[in-house]
Amino acid sequence: MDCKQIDTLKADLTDFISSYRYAVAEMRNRTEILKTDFQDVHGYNPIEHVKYRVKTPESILKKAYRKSCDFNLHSIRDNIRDIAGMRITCSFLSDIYRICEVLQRQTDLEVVVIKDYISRPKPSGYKSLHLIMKVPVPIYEQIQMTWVEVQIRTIAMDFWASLEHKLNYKFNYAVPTHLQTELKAAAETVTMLDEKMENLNQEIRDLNDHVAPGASELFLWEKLLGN
Ligand code: 0O2
Repeated sequence: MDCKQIDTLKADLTDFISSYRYAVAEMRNRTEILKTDFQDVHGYNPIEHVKYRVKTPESILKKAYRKSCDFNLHSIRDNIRDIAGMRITCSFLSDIYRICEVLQRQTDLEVVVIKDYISRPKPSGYKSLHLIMKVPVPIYEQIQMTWVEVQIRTIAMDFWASLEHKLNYKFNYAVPTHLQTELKAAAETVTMLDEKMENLNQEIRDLNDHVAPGASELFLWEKLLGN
C-alpha cells in the first residue's frame, strides 16, 4: 500500500469511527443508569469511575499492522474489536463480577467473549476482566451492532496497569529486566491488597446484617427528624 492509499484509508477511517463514538455514547448512558439503579436497589454504587475512548485512525492502523489484518474497513471492522473502549474501575473484586453479570443480563447487548485476566493474569502481571461486546447503534435508520471492549478492574489493578503502560511507553516496550521483576512483585501486592479489601468489606457487610432489625431505619428516621 502506497502513501496516497494510506492517506485515503485514514480519511475513510475518520468517518468510519463515528459509529464507535455512538457506541461509546450508548454505553455511557447505560452506565449512568446502572450506577443510579444500583444505588437505589442495593444502597451502594459499585462503580468508582469510568473512562471512555475511541482509538484514533493512527492507532487503529498500528493495531491492524500488529495483528496482520488487511488494510480495508471491512477487515478492520471484523478484526479490531477495541476501537471503542470503556474502562470501569471499582473498589472490590466482587464488584467486577457483579457488573459483568449485569451487562450479560442486558438482552440487547451481546457479550461475545469474556477474557478473565484476573483468574489468569498475563505474564507481565496484568489483571483485568475484559468483555468483548456488541452494542446496538442506530445508524441510517438501522441498528448496527458495534464492537466495544469493556475493561473492568479494581482501583489497585488500574494503578498497576497505568504505571506498567507508562513504563512500556517510556522504554518502547523493552522494559529493563529488573523493572519487570519489580512490576511482577507489585502485581502480587495488588492481588494481596484486593483480597484483603474484599474480606474486610465482607466482614463489614456481615456486621451490618447483624445489627438489630430495624435499627438502621430507626437511625435514619432520627436523622431525618433531626434528633
Ligand atoms: P490501548 O492503548 O489500551 O488501546 P485480541 O484483540 O484479543 O487479538 P488484544 O487487543 O491485544 O488482542 O487483546 P488484549 O490482550 O485483551 O488487550 C486489549 C487491551 O487490554 C490493550 O489494548 C490494553 O488496553 C489492555 N492490556 C492488555 N494487556 C496489557 C498489559 O499487559 N498491560 C497493560 N497496561 N494493558 C494491557 P491496546 O490496544 O494494546 O492498547
